[in-house]
Amino acid sequence: MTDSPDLTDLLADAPSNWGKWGEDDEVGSLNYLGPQEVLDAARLISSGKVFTLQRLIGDPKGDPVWPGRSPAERTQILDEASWDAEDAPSFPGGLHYADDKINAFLQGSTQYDALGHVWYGGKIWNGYDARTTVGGLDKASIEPIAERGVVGRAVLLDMARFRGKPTLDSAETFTHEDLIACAEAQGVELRKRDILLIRTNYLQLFFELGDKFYEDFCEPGLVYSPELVQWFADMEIPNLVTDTIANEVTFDPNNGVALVLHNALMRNLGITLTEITDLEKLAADCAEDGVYEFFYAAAPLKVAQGSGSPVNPIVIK
Ligand code: UVW
Repeated sequence: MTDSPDLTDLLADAPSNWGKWGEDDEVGSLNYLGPQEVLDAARLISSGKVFTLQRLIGDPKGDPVWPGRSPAERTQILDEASWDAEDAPSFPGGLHYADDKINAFLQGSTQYDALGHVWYGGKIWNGYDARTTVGGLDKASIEPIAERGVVGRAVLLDMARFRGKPTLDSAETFTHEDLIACAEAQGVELRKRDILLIRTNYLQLFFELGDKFYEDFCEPGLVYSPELVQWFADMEIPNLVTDTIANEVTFDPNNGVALVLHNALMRNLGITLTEITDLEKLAADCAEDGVYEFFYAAAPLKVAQGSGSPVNPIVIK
């Protein structure tokens, strides 16, 4: 949209955590998750139920990805047929094995974004020059997040159930006040430093609609307002996890700008974003037992200079 405001103007007065954890910081609001938060989260484990939140890479039904990205391609390199060939490798004892490889966008499946993944105005998280991204992220890559890991108390906010729908609609929005109302309806307290998991079940439409899913692409999600950004800052939210491709309404209905919250929350506040999770089994369980708070742990892969990485987060109730 040509008459949309520039992010530099739109977010001119927005809160920032740059410098808060030192001029060398690369993990941002994950600094809020220390040993106390880990211990508090561990105390929530009571039933021993385990949920993994990653979607399948190479799903036969297709992999939902951001427009312009392609799903991972897995190639079989060795299998039992390979060992029939004349020039097949030979190992003492008759060892055979299967090998394969993938060619994948690091943001093409359930993933953590590095804090340097998006920017505007020539600066990434903590004020690093955006030129540090050229040829690979020298600053705020996925490496320090992967090194640290993410562990804390998480709360599921089931916006689809709260709104009484199987999935949220394209371009449907919600605010921090809706998150608070959802938590109240679910009977769970939102606390400072919570990892927020938001369910829309929108990607169900990817599997139902096929290519039509990408027509007029605009995912549902949180919508920017100065008050929302201030709420995330005041709540010291370390990590926002959703089941959509990009964690927020794709184009802000109020100004047309793309991915405003990637910038207001991730670039400016250092909140890590986790995308394309599968929250269905967890959400069904929460609806059944009424427990919407739990222990959460995730560690993206240690990809040198990566701007993101696949991940399989684990929830334990
Ligand atoms: C973009 O930043 C474009 O997408 P995502 O955060 O979903 O990887």
